[in-house]
Amino acid sequence: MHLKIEESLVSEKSYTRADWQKGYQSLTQEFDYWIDDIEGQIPRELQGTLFRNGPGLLDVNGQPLHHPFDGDGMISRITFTNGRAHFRNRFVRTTGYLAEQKAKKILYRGTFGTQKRGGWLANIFDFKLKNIANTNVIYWGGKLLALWEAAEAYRLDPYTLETLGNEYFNGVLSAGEAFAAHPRVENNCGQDGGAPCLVNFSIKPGLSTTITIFELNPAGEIIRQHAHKVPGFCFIHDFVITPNYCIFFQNPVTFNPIPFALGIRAAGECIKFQPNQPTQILIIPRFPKEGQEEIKFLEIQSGFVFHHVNAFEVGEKVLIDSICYQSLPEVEPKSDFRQVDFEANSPGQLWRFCLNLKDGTVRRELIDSRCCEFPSIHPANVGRPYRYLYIGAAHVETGNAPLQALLKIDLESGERQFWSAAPRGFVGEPIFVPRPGSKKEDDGWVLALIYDAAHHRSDVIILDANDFSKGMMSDDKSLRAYARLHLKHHIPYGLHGSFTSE
Ligand code: 3ON
Ligand code: FE
Repeated sequence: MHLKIEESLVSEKSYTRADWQKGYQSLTQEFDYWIDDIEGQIPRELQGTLFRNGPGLLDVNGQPLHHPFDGDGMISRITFTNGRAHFRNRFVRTTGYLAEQKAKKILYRGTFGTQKRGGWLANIFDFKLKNIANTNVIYWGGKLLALWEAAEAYRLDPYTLETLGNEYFNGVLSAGEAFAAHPRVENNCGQDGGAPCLVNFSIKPGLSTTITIFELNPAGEIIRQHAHKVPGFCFIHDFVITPNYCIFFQNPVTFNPIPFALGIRAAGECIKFQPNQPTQILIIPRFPKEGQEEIKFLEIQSGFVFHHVNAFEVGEKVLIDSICYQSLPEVEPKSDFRQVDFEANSPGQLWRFCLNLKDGTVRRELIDSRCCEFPSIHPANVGRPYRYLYIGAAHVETGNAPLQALLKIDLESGERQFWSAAPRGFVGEPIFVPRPGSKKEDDGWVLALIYDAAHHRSDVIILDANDFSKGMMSDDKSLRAYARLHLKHHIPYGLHGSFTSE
C-alpha cells in the first residue's frame, strides 16, 4: 500500500531523485577556459564578472560529508567581455582544505554533522569549527572575499582566484572574529554623502549573543562598528538594512551544547526549533543617537528565516520581505541528505512583514506560497522601496521541492513571470544585473547557474529581466533562454554570489 502511494507521487513529480542527486557530486578539478558552446547570444552590453561560491566537495577522498553546507568553498568566476565568456574555478585554500587534501581524509568536525572517523571518542571536546569559506563571494574595496558566517573572510586574487589569506581589514578584526556571509550594500548612504556603503555583521554565540555591525566604505575600510548583546542563543544567517536600521530575525531555536561537547553530535545537530516560541525581530539603529534605546524588540509568530529579500522605510513603518519556513528541519545524525524527504519538510514561502515602530505591532501577508529560495533585486534598491524581485522556485505550485525554476514578481501589479528548467534542470541563485545606463528597474538580465542532469553539466543562463520569454530560440522548451552557455563540467549546487562590472 505504502509503495503504491510513493509510485503515484513519483509520476507527478517534475524531477527524479536520481537526477537531483547527481548535482551533489564533488567537482575536484579546477578549470580555466573560454566558453565556446553557446546557444543564443551573450549581450555585448553585459560586461563584468559573475562570482559564485558553494560547496565544491561533498566528500574528502571518498569519505562522505554529512551535509552539503559542510563542503569546502569553491569559487567560480564567469567573466563577460565583448560578447564572450570565460570560466575559471578554484577551491579556497583554507587551512582546513589544505590539511584535509594533504591527509586525504576528514580531519575536522563540520558544523552540520560531518564528524571525524572513529566515533565520539575521535570528536569529544573538539570545539574547532572548520572555516570552509563556502557561502558567499563579494568584490568590495578592490578585494575579492570568500565568506562563511562563523569565521574570518578569505581574500582571493580576483583574476587568478588564488587564495591570499585571511582578511582582517587593517587589523580592525582579529583572529577568530567572524565576518558573516550576507553583507548588504547601500548604494547611496546618506551618512556618507551619498557614497555606497557595505554593511555586514558577526554573531558571537554564548549564553547571550553578541551581534556586531560593521559598515565599510568603498575603499574597503571599516568606518563604523558597534556591538550589541542579545539574550539567548541566535542562529541568524542574514539580515536587512534600511537607511536607519539593521534588522535581524532571531529564529526561535535552542542549543544544547552537551552532545556537541561529547562528540556525539555536530553543533548544527544540537539546534532545536521551538514551534511554541515567537520569532523576535531585532531593530538596531545604524547611527545610534544619544539617549535612543539600543535595540527595539518586536515579536511575531514562530517560524524560521534564512534569507530576506529587502526592507524599506515608509514613515514610521518598516516593510520587510522574507522567505519563511514553518520550522527548521533537524539534521539527523544517521541520515543521508541525498535521501531527504522533500514532502516531509515545509517549503520556504515569501512573506511581507509590516512593522509599525510607533505602536510596536507587526502585520504579515503571504506574497507567494510557491516554494522558493535565493532572492535577488536591483542592487540600487537595497534598503529602499522596490518593485521587482527574482527568486529560485519550485516547478510545481504547491509543496516542497528542489528549485527548478526562476520566478519574477512584480510587487506592485502582482504580475509573475516564470521560467522553468524542469524536468531535468535545477537552478541556483539568480542574480539581477542592470543594463549599463538603464533607468527602468527591470532593464537588465538575470544570470543563474543551472545543473542539467541530462548532460551532467552546468549551464550559465542569461534571461532578459524585463521579459523572461525574450530571445528564446530553442525548439526544446527546457533549453530556452536569451542565452545558454554550456560549461564543460557540472558545478555542485551552490549558495551565493555576486556580479561586479569592474
Ligand atoms: O548560531 C551560532 C553561531 C553561528 C554563526 C552557532 C552556529 C554554529 C550555528 C553558527 C554557524 C552557522 C553557520 C556556519 C551557518 C552556515 C550556513 C550555510 C553554509 C548555508 C546556509 C544555507 C541556507 C539555505 C536556505 C540554503 C538553501 C539551499 C537550497 C534551496 C538548495 O540548494
Ligand atoms: Fe545564505
